[in-house]
Amino acid sequence: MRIRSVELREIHLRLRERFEISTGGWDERRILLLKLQGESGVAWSECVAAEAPNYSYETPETAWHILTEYVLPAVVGEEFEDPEAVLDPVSWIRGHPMALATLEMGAWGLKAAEAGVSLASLLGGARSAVPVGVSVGLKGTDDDLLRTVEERLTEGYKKIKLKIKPGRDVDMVSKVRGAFPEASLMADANSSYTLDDLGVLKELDGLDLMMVEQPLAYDDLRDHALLQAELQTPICLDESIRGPGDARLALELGSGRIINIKPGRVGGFSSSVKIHDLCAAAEIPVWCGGMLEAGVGRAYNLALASLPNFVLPGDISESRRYWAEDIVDPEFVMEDGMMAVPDGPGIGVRVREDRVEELTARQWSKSD
Ligand code: OSB
Ligand code: MG
Repeated sequence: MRIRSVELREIHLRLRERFEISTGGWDERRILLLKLQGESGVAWSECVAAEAPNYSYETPETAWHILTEYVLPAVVGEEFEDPEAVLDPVSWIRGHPMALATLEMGAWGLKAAEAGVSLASLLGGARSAVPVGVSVGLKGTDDDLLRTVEERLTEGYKKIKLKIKPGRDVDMVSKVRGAFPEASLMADANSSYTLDDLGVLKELDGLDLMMVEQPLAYDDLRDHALLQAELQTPICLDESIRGPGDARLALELGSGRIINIKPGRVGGFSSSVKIHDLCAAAEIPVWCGGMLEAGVGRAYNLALASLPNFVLPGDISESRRYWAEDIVDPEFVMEDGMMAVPDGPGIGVRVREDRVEELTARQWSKSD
């Protein structure tokens, strides 16, 4: 495959409702979209960097800088054996996985488009639909949270993830558990506790949660291992798994029993598949996380989630849970808690280029 030209855009897209986690919140997304033009096909991809460095150090600003200054100029006009090789010219770059993943995933999308096959089948996906869940942000009041959870359960989501933080944890989660005794519930702390909070974390342990996600520091594996030994509830690692190396170490240390794979966080699909395979061999289930993606990113997440060891429902919700109007056609919908994996060629959904044009705040391009 050869990349003839690249186009990077930043679009601004308002969330239907504010989304809040322990380290900050979102009312609007600033999303970078990349369009790769190959010899015989086109592919769009999406950068998942958050607006502020409250999830990782990357932001749309750092990703724009890394992509336009270093990554994209190094690949325009070049020929690549396979999608994995597209990052070879920039293997000297340290960090910045979300910026790099934007190109790497786009290369997978382009290969699928040019071969006339679906991204899921190119990856080795095993299912035509996957179970999905929803991540519910912190709310101002418990009543508001209970209302939202009820609505999401009625819609059919197979897993409800509650965002927690110190002071909004045991009482709040107990109320939700009390109101919905049978619901598949989990909690995500986004690194807001330390081992000094063992008492609180042990109380959460009694609430029949499927898992507790990333309770401790974003760069820690050791304390998570100590904590896991104290809890019945499986720990799910998110922030602290930056690639296959971290996954291997986490499995060795026993830092958790479940891994949330977000392809942007780990530098792309090649790395995601390696983590998937490592976990499958160790009988550690994985699921696909989300970063409040628009429709392009969601298409990639669904393709990844069709791999066999993605056995738990992902944070892959319907378009309307995020946006008044998505940027792809058709929008993503759910039926009985399942979402169909696009099976058309490439990413399997059409990018609404007219709408993207209207939403564009800045644009950069280069051709050979
Ligand atoms: O920790 O999983 C997280 C969104 C932004 C940053 C971090 C996280 C999240 C989510 C949202 O939980 C999942 C989604 O995209 O629906
Ligand atoms: Mg998380």
